[in-house]
Amino acid sequence: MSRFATYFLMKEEDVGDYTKTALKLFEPDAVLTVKEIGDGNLNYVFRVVEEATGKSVIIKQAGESLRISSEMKASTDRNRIESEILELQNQLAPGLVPQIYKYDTVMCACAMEDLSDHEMMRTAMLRHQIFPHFADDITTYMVNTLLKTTDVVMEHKAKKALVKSFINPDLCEITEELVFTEPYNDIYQRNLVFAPNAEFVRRELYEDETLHLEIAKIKFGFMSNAQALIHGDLHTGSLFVKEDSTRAFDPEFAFYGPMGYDVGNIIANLFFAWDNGYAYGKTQFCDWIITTVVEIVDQFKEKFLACFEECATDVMAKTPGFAQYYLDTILEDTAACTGTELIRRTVGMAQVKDVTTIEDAEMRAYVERINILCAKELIQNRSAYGTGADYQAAWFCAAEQAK
Ligand code: SR1
Ligand code: MG
Repeated sequence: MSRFATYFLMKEEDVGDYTKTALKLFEPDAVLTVKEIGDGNLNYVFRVVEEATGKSVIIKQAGESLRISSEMKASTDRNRIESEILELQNQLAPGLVPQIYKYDTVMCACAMEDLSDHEMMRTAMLRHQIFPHFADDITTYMVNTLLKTTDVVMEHKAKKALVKSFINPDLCEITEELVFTEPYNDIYQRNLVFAPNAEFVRRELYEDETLHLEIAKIKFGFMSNAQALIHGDLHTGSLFVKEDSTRAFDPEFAFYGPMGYDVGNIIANLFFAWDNGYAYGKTQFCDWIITTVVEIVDQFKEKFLACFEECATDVMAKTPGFAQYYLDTILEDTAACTGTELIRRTVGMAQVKDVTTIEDAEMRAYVERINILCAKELIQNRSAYGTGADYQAAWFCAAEQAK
């Protein structure tokens, strides 16, 4: 019996044999080199290369406990969810996700396209690199993967079958806690608050009950609105980029939830890149970030309405006025979820290098206050955020207030 017939967590020395004998992606006599390259919070990622031919593949395996903390567990079924979603998204948004070659529900591992000619977007953001096509690519990805998995477009029983197949309780629980609960009360005492802002965080987040009520509403919207098959963790560490290409990967947090969660995550993570650019005096880069945020909101709206017009199948959804109404609810969720992501990455346990690597403590404290003040405005007045220009104005207003 193959030693890969029962699950175990692989090490570099296991993965070559696994790729050849279990997945049959190389000839049995192929000479392979394997390197573990993962730097995410959850999984193990191996790059497998056959030097003789230059052929390479990525093997990603889910462990039973998470990399970020051995005490945190999450179902290894997340690897199946990720693989199946990438296959589906490859049809909905071709060229904007990595290709899945095979996945294995025993070892909870998948083999996917090696995108080593791309770079993780967060790493590129830390070098203040500009990607002129990004707004166009990411809005095409979001409109196609989101709107086309809703009841507006899909046959309703087929959509419900996807809801069932992509039920993702463990990973959703992580989001419900880390994004929608702990940043406001630190109930598990695992928040990471930057010491110079401790008093500010206590006042603005822990003691603001008006804010808590709005977060409770947004949390229950996230848990109850099975609107679209969302990526669920669409930050710049879930994107590979190069000059003329963008690929969204790592959709293991995917489930049927509100579309605005994905759009808001993208916007917030661009603001984190601005934080870093500002701290290091990169004016051109910061200008590009703001322009990109504006373009993302405005292009998302435009492409969404065009796609709705072209693809809607539900007879009542085609009622004049419904498309705009539906979009307005998504924009409201987008503002809310931009806010919740800004807050949770600033004070919660899963932070972002864009902010944590800022060496000047005063500068870091300042940009963290911008994140929190802008977030609160977006959350509390979320129905007023309908254009890219609205986000630009909110960001610079918070930058003034945070001084
Ligand atoms: C315990 S996992 C922490 C975070 O990493 C993932 O990328 C998600 O963003 C999650 O919230
Ligand atoms: Mg991830």
